[in-house]
This record gives sequence, structure tokens and C-alpha cells, in this order.
Amino acid sequence: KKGYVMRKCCYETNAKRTPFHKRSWKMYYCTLRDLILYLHKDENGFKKNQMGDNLHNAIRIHHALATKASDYTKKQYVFRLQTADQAEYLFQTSDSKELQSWIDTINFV
Ligand code: I3P
Repeated sequence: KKGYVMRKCCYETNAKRTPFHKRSWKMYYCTLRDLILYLHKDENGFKKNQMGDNLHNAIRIHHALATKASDYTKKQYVFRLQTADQAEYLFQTSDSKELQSWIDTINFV
């Protein structure tokens, strides 16, 4: 699965709260491959990096959980991603269909 999403970091590894200057929403072209979610600047970044570098902007989703962020009311179509190493992110998708599709893809991959 691939597509544009907005992402906000909430907690880093080991449930450490993301500092204020790193908590803003940013747009990424997001792709999922081999249990890793890659966050590219745009589609060209994806084409350049598809061989698998850019690891600092990659989220391992093995034993991760995606759930609708119904408690987050500032934006629509947002899901929360909790990783095995206790990082946490919010992702905003474009509509309810995309929201469910990302959640299912991450949870049932
Ligand atoms: C953050 C930015 C985020 C906001 C976050 C701010 O500031 O405004 O949009 O999250 O609030 O810290 P900056 O751009 O200076 O990094 P919301 O959109 O969810 O409000 P937070 O610290 O309460 O997460």
C-alpha cells in the first residue's frame, strides 16, 4: 500500500514524549513493504529510495497496532500507530475508506 498521509510524532522509542519542536504535522508519501512503513518526502523520494535506504524515516510495524484515534478531535480520519518499541504516531488520511484501509493493512499484514 502507498499514498500521501500527514503524520505527527507523539512518543519516541520507550514512550518518551516527543519534544515540542518535533510534534508538528508533516506530509509524507508513505509506503509499506516487508513490515516497514517508509516515509518519503514525496513520490520522487519514493522512486529514489525504493531500494531501501532512508532508514531513519522508517517505522517497523512488526507487533505494532493501528487504531482509529477517536479521542483526537482536531482532525478527521486519523489513526494512532503504536509500535513494539513503544513509539506512538498519529496519521491523518484523506477519507474514511483510506483510514480503514491503512489500519487493516498495518494490522493484518
Ligand atoms: C506543534 C504543532 C502541532 C501541535 C503540537 C505543537 O508545535 O502546533 O500541530 O499538535 O501540539 O507542539 P510546533 O509546530 O511548534 O512543533 P496538534 O495539531 O495536535 O495540536 P502538542 O504539543 O499538544 O502535541
